[in-house]
Amino acid sequence: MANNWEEIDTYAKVWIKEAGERIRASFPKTLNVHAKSNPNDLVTEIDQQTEQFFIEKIRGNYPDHRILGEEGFGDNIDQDSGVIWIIDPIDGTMNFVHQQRNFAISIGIYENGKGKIGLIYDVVHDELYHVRTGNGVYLNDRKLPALNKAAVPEAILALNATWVVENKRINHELLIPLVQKVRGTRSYGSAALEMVYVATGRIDAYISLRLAPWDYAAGILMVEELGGQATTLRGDKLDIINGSSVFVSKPGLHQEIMRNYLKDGKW
Ligand code: 2AM
Ligand code: CA
Repeated sequence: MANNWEEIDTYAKVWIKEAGERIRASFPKTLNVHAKSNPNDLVTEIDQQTEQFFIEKIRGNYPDHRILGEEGFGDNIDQDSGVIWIIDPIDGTMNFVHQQRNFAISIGIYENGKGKIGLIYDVVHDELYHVRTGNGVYLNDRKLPALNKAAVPEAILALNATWVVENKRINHELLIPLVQKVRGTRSYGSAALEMVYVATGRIDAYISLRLAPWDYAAGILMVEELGGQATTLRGDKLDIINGSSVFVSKPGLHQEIMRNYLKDGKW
């Protein structure tokens, strides 16, 4: 049976709002925080409960859809056939724990590897960013305009300071000239929000050397829908099953940075 995308879209919006309401209701409670792989990799019971909330809703309504979730309650997925919901229940968990702000729920829905719906919910500001590919990007009820071209000297670049000191993923010296030439740098600590900030034009580009599909599955659909570009730092297509580096940018700026600062990916 063909998928009813209108209906899936309606449900996804209702569920993400309800999940956000539950997260807001959790603020007065004491959090149980655990470190996952290392002391900076945090998870709370709210991350886990939120992912389980979505899984219950999706399984109840769409038993043939599959789920790729950060907290691991979904399916084991190694190929992109069928409908896949890619869920980060809380993107920016460190911010959630330390600040109770600057985090978002991120959901990308793909069919046979093609992006259909993206939702990023800034829970604290009650701002829902939404794309149905081919139908535009909305911030709540407001349609966002297409992105303008940008150039390096006028650009604000979001990136984490980790990548401009010695690290395992990139020769950090490669990024120093770029950091020196842009108008300014920012770091928000939530990849989903950083991509939404590119989509709204609040910043011009975002770089990370290590992200997982649930961090970018929704955001890249919004940036691309508005004429921006999203690739790995080497310029390759992003994979929704395996994570990678990510370079998201306004039109024009992507080519300029690839060519003049990232040596067209040949580093
Ligand atoms: P998270 O909060 O969902 O873990 C912080 O700069 C951004 O990078 C956040 O979006 C964070 O997502 C993500 N991030 C942090 N550690 C990561 C890891 N080990 N792999 C992939 N993404 C990570
Ligand atoms: Ca997360």
